[in-house]
Amino acid sequence: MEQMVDDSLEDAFQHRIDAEVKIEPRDWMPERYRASLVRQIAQHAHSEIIGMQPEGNWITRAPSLRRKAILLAKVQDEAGHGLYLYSAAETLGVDREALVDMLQTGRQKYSSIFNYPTLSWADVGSIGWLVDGAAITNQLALTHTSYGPYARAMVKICREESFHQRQGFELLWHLSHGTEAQHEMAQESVNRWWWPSLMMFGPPDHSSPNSEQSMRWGIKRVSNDELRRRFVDMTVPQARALGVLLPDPELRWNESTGHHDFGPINWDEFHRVVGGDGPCNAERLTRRRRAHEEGEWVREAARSWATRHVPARIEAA
Ligand code: BYC
Repeated sequence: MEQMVDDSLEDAFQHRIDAEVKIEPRDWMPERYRASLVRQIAQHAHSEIIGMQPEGNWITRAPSLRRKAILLAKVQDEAGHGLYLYSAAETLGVDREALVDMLQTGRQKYSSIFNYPTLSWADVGSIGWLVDGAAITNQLALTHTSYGPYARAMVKICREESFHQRQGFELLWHLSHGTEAQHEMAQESVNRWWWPSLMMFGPPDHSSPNSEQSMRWGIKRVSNDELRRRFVDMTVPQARALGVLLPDPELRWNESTGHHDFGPINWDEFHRVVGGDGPCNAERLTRRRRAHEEGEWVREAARSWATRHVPARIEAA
């Protein structure tokens, strides 16, 4: 009997998804839909927060006050994105502290891209241009995801990411059109970030375990390979405008498909980095744990303020 009720609820749920009706926090949803969303949104939130580290590394060494102000604002935006996303995850009944603990104990992932080091100032440009460019390509599709709070968070995030991408492009353009040494710095940085950026979209469709179900539930709207293809098609003409080369001898326009062909991605490297063995995995987590411990007094103060003031405000309202 219970099974029949669940089946009919699940049918009604799937009808709503197929009819493009957004699912909201108080709506009935299959437990696996909820768990899959928590997994993806938490991973996304963790990526925003860990993603502050590689760029934050250059705040004290930005070459001018203007560049420093821009970079500070960008890194602060990433913290804001993390907050929207943790809030979206909380609407699914999970506790933010529990999610942070999952990140810090390595039980939840964050994007592979943030396990690579930022070795030169040009890396700030490459992250903006390539990493934020890849993020927007994915996140534009996610503005149509089936879960309302996630879709709405994505709209604001995409607007800000679009500004981030342009600042990265502008930074690299100036380097690329500067002195010979600056041009070389831009090219060397693009050489290092290109392939990891392509890996951000996840494994190829045929070996992506979550894709099929996530597409059926409208969590994912576009497949990993299709997003990667869109990113390559968008980025090739931008590289030409920047005057940098993309480090792939097999990259060329294919008249018959109307898209660019590109060379093979090193999936062994991807799995190694996701599995914890990338160049900066240990450093990123150590730093995150330390920041969390050092921020305890702020959380404590916020909690005690809330205990004293929030109930009174709610009563007064
Ligand atoms: N890195 O079945 P699949 C940003 C995992 S931050 C690590 O295809 P799915 C920014 C995947 O989780 C942008 N792990 O998975 C911030 C799964 O493992 P589990 C971050 C990856 O979920 C600061 C397994 O591989 N954006 O914008 O269907 C500065 C199999 O994959 C990765 C998001 O997080 C990866 N790259 O699709 C600048 C977007 N790829 O969980 C910029 C939201 C795959 O089963 N997330 N895995 O143990 C998504 O759209 C999807 O989760 C993915 C993967 C497309 C990433």
